[in-house]
Formats: sequence, C-alpha cells, structure tokens
Amino acid sequence: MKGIISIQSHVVYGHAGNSAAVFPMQRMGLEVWPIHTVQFSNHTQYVQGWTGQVFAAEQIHHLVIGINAIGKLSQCQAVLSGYLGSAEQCQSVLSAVNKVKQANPDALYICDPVMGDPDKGCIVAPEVHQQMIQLLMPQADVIVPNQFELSQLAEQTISSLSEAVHAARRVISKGPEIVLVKHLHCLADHLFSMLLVTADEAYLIQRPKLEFDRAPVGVGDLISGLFSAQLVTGKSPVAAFEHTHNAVFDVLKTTQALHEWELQTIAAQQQLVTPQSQFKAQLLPKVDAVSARQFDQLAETLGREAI
Ligand code: PXL
Repeated sequence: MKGIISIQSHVVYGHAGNSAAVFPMQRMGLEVWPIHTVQFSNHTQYVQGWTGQVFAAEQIHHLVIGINAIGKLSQCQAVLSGYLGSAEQCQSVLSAVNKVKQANPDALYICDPVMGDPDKGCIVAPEVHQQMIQLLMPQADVIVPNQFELSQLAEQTISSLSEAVHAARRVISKGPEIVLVKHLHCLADHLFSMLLVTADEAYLIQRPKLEFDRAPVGVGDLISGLFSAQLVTGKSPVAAFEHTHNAVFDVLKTTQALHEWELQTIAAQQQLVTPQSQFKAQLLPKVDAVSARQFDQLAETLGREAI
C-alpha cells in the first residue's frame, strides 16, 4: 500500500491544515500519514481565539524515523508540507523529505508555502517566510503558492498574468518543476483564478467568485491536498489541476448553500471524487510568442468567458 505524508496543522473543530486535507485525500483513495505541526482547538481566524500547542520541531523527524524503522518509508510516494509553526519545523520538514527520498528516490516533495494573511488573522512567524524561500522552495518538486507567496518566492511584484507566469518561471529556475498558483487575485475581483505553470506550458482556469459573509479558511490547504492526491494517483499535472479546481469549487458551493463558514468537505465528499463543475484549463500562448499586453488582454477575454 502506497501513501503520502502530510505535514500540516491539525484543528480539533473545523477544517484547516490536515483537518482540511487528510479526509479529501483519503476519499480519493490514498493512504495518508498525517504529521501535525500544531494541535489547536480551531483555526486562528475565530475572534474568540484558540487553545492548543505548537509541537516541537524534532517531532516531525522522529515520526519519520519511526516509520522508517517499521520498514514502510519506501512506500511513501510524496511528502506534502503546509502550515508550519516555526523556522525549526521547516528544517525538520527538510530532513524528513531527505529521509523519504533516500528510501524512495521517486517520492515527490510538494510544498504549500503558507505565509499567512495577517489581515485575516492567519499568523505565520516571519522567520518561517525566510525558511520557505531559502530552504524549502529549492528542494520542492511542486510548489503551491498564492499570489502573495509567489511574489515573495520570486522576489518580484505581480500585477498581471504575464508577470505571474514570469514569476512562476523564476521559481522553476530555482528548483521546482511545477508551480500551481492556488489563487491569482490580480486578474479580476469578481473571478477566482488559478494558474498552472511548468517549464514549457502555462494553463489558466477562471470561475465566478462566490460571495460569503466571511471567506472560508483552509481553501488553499484543500487545493494543495487534492492536487497532491491527484498527482500521486498518476494523473497528469493538467488533469490534476482541472480536477482540483472543480472539486474545490463544488465544496465551496456546498459550503455556501449550507450557510457554513467551515469548509463542508464531508457533505461534498462525492464531488471530491466526481466533481460536478466542468471548468477546463486554458492553454496560454508562449509568453515570448506574443507581447505582454496581448497576453494580458487574453486573460480579460478568458475572464469574460468564465462568467
Ligand atoms: O489555512 C491556513 C491555516 C492552517 N492552519 C491553521 C490556520 C490557518 C489559517 O488561519 O489557522 C491552524
């Protein structure tokens, strides 16, 4: 039996980090081996606060050593890392990835470089940002940033589609082979845009943005979890991208219909496997083949078609 190690936060109530990603990955048929970086009562965006603790960084490495000792590490096909609580945890993730790759050289490292959003109450320590950029990103095979995280990783501003593709290619030049931009907010306020970039191709998917009183938390964790599960089960990056996009949109529609704030991954479990939404990824022209202006106008045309 093959599996994926998922190193993220755990919340007792609700869905963020591993609590947003583990069940969807299992529902897609994967054996998931969760390692929790923190254990909190709930995610950190409740105004009432939360209780719980950040786990010691060595835990991550020790747990991987334990799996190695029972002879199972060679069955690990991928390591996914998400919300990390300290710079030391970043180092521990890297030693876990190295250990897994020793046991299975084909294993993927998929890094969701969660850097937080202080405006929304998602706090990530500043030294974690540095470690994401310097330590983890160069070792990742796949990286799943949002627009803010991509601009930090590429050390450039992003205000258009052409700049986003350029930034993703800069990241690719530093190590990763696939960049999935889980949310590109600069294109249009009324649309939710996602971008997939490899060394030679770039694909865009846009769909209408759903209105919520409070935006659900953990959407990025659900995106990186589903994308990882799809890759591990042998889907091509483009097929994994479309499936992930459509399944996440269905979970959000269910969450909205039930007037919930927490992601409704259980209620929408069938759509995780067979999404009802059928948005297709649009192959973008080569950036060199058209001017940046033409390239960005294309994003506007595709955006109108998405509504
Ligand atoms: O989705 C990011 C995330 C993960 N884990 C915890 C969080 C958040 C965002 O607020 O609080 C514990």
